[in-house]
Amino acid sequence: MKIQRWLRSTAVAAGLCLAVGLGNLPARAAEAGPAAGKRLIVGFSQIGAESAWRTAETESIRSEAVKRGVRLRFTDAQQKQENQIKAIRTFIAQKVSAIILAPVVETGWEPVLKEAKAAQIPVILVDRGVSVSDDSLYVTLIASDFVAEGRMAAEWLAKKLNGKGSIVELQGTVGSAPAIDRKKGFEQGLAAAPGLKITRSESGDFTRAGGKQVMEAFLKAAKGEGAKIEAVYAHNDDMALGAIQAIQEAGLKPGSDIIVVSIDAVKAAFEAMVAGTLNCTVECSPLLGPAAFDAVEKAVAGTPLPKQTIVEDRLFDQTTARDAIGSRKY
Ligand code: GZL
Repeated sequence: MKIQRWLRSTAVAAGLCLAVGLGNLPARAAEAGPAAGKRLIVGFSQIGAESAWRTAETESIRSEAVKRGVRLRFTDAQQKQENQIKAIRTFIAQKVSAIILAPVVETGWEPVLKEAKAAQIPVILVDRGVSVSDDSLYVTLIASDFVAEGRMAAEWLAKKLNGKGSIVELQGTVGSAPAIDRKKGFEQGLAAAPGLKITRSESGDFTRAGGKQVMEAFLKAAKGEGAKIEAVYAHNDDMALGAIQAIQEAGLKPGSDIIVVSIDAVKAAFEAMVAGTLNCTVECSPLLGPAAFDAVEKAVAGTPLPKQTIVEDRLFDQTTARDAIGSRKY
């Protein structure tokens, strides 16, 4: 009888130690897959989930990591740079193979990028650039040409308005590369049409709610001054869709009383163009996963990469939206 009791108590004690032991293993070793030594571990610092475009970009990166058997450590910064910097420091401490960064704003990255370089961890920038004195702090930037996007939007609008009219502008996140460059490109495009004027310009932070709120204020101010708004230029579709709602709530017809032009070409923008409330959107592809992981694999292998890879963009309007909507991938 005593033997059985001893055996039982020993077995229980052994079981407990085993459980405690496993519980104490560092997260990485506990998660490590069968061929842990061989699998790439990549840290991805994503800005947030502020727009449909951003969600599509996250999906593209996540699904490509799965496809390539890469272990992805994903962080959402809720649009705060300090959270991205913290995430990068964590990735460095975890000794990841590479870091993918979508930088929320252009400045303030030198210190943490220097730490990544010192740790010999390659940093691949996707979708937005950074302003640094030493561009060896990142391996490559994979993004659209935002100045070209702004210029395309302006040239289309100049034709639509026959070169004359007042425009209000919904800017993206203050200090972000797309907001800075889409404004620059749009102003370059307007230079050819002196009859077109940007009468008001505020940031809606790339969100639908932000676009609606700013457009409501613009409409109220214009009404108070007895001024007309002929068009709204939004730095992304989500803000344009918010502005469309504000225009409708003000009893006006978006797409005809007020022309609406934006950038991104997400699915909801095509639906709005087919419905006649949005007039034009310039594509800015978020499907950056394949190019990002090609760059990661090359960087890890030490293969030289171009400093920038420009993603080609096209313009869509109500004459092309219906035919294109069925084949859109985001
Ligand atoms: C562009 C990207 C922008 C999109 C917005 O590369 O950074 O951020 O245009 C998104 O929709 O929020």
